[in-house]
Amino acid sequence: MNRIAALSRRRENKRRTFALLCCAILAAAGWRYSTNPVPALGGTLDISPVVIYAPPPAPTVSPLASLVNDSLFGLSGKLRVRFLDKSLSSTFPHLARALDRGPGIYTAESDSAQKPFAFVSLFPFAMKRGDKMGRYRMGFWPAELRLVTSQGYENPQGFIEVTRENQDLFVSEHFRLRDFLTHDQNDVWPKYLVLREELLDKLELVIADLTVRGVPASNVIVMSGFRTPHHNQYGIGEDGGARDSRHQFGDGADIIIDSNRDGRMDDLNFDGRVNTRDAEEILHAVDRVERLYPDLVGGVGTYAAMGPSGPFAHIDVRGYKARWGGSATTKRRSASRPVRAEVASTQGTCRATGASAVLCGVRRARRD
Ligand SMILES: [Ca+2]
Ligand SMILES: [Ca+2]
Ligand SMILES: [Zn+2]
Repeated sequence: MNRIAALSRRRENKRRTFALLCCAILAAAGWRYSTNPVPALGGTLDISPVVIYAPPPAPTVSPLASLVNDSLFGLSGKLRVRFLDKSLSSTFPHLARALDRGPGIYTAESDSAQKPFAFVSLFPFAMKRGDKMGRYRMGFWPAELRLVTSQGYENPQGFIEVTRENQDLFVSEHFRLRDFLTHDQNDVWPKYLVLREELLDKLELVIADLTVRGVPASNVIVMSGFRTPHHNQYGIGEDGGARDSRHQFGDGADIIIDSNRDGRMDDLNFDGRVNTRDAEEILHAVDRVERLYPDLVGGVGTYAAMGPSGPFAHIDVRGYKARWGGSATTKRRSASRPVRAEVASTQGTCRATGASAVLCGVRRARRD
């Protein structure tokens, strides 16, 4: 008798548990379907109430966004950065001090309508210890080694710290931070970079000038942008440079235009060949840009091919006009009155050794 009673009690318990379970499932399903429409087809039934009732994430607007206006986009309208050699709070005193955490990159992305923009607070030059910034070997700038009187050859104000993570930052419409890095010390991060906004502005204006003339110029490859004095001294081939090279000051770049993306300079003058005449198309574009924007005056050099990328052009914003170059006609024109700084760069005690010693020779030295 007891066994029968116990058996029916157990059955009763099981039934009750089953009923409770059914109620719970029905309640959950009912609640779920009353708060959220059923997806028509496919999809997963996510019944996490946390997700359903989460308020939409508030749009994150950087407090820096309010500082970005048209004047910051440069003469080309295409700059995406401003480099600041003082702290952000001293440049923009009304900015919250909390935001100014010292040297670094402060992005000012506001919304989809406005273009992304960044303020880059530079690491002061004084932070360099010996020939290094951190683990990155930079060498010594001319003014660290000897008295430099020429304008524009003083030590740079400071450095941009480039990490693996921030190297893709757009500095202007067509260029990223990494385009201007010295090609050396592959495994050393962060690296440090000197770069001037005026160079970016000039490169963008050259692209715009060629584009309106029907020359596809959107894909500019910077063969060599910034060169540390260390690399400038010992680099050879396309990457080596003159002792006082503008590349050390972040305002010079060797470029090819490769809009058909075959890794080689394009036929910019459409004559069916790729030679220094194509580099001269870049020179002509720079001439036109400098006439319109005298503040961006500087040097242009045209070079015959030294490697697989073909002929190339050097552009800088040294502050006065300088021209040198490949073809006989250009050479005759520029040889008449050499610019003082170029002469200085090929005389005196040459420091280059080994294969790069040829760079010190007056005849074969690069003057960029
Ligand atoms: Ca090409
Ligand atoms: Ca051509
Ligand atoms: Zn150059």
